[in-house]
Amino acid sequence: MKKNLNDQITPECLYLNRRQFLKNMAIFGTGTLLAACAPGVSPTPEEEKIILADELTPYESITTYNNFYEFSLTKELVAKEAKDFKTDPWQVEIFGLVKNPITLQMQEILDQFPQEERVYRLRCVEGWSMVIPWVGFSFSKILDLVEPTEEAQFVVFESLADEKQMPGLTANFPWPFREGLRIDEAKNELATIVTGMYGKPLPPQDGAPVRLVVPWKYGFKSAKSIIKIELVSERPKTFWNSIAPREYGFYSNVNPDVPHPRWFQDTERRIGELQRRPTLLFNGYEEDVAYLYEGMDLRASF
Ligand SMILES: Nc1nc2c(c(=O)[nH]1)N[C@H]1C(S)=C(S)[C@@H](COP(=O)(O)O)O[C@H]1N2
Ligand SMILES: [Mo]
Repeated sequence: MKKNLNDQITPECLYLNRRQFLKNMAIFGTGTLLAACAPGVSPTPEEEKIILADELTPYESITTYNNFYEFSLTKELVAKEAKDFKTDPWQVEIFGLVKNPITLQMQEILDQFPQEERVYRLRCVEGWSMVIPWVGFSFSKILDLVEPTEEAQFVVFESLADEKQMPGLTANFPWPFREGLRIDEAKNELATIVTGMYGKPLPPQDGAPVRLVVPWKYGFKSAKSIIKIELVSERPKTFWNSIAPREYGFYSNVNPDVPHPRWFQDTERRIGELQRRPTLLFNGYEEDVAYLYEGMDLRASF
């Protein structure tokens, strides 16, 4: 598996003490951290406190603390409720404003697109975050295959809604779970189709067998257990935006300057850490995605 080295650490030069440094070397491989830091920078003890390293969140935490409302509204119960989720056979239909609509079997998704490891931060709008080593590939590879027409302006991702398997569907929400991206956002290399985690197939609670991951947006944009992908011309109705439009914008880019009525957005609790850490604009992926929002008022279009 190819490692996507650029995205594994925060953009600013990280200061790591020797122990952390060696620990991170094991995760990220040699060269990465050195390349990210200007030569000769010797951080002061003060910087040591404020610049924090991103360490991988343990597999155990990623698989026992989940938001997946189709199974349960209680994060700690999702894994149990999803234990017997049937993900084979599975197919994903890609249709709408495309030249080549196609239905891909899960095995074809695994065979036709080279899978690589991608370590990204995941920031939930509720104010917690993780660092997750996903396995997957850029969604743009699927767009290349289906060739959107010129009218295609947005992409809609739809999750499975199967009452027989998903007890959470009895909750009164506008099922199925649907999320959307503008087409240029969807083409960004960081918009990832995920099939695995920690080098293994995705467990049900994390969105098996195939999900989206949009690391610069709040976690709810990253739809799990996807069965349909539709290219459309108009901005689609999306799950959380239609439930509470004042709380959840269509864009939902991670932004410490746009407050939420119920949660702090300028800091976050990294699962496994005691102190809160600052939340970064676009979740730290500003260099990769800021061009998408040039000239936009990010407070108005939140
Ligand atoms: N279909 C579906 N996708 C979903 C959700 C959901 O409830 N249903 N929750 C979202 C939210 S709020 C978050 S934070 C992430 C959590 O992903 P994880 O459990 O793999 O960490 O999944 C997102 N995708
Ligand atoms: Mo979330």
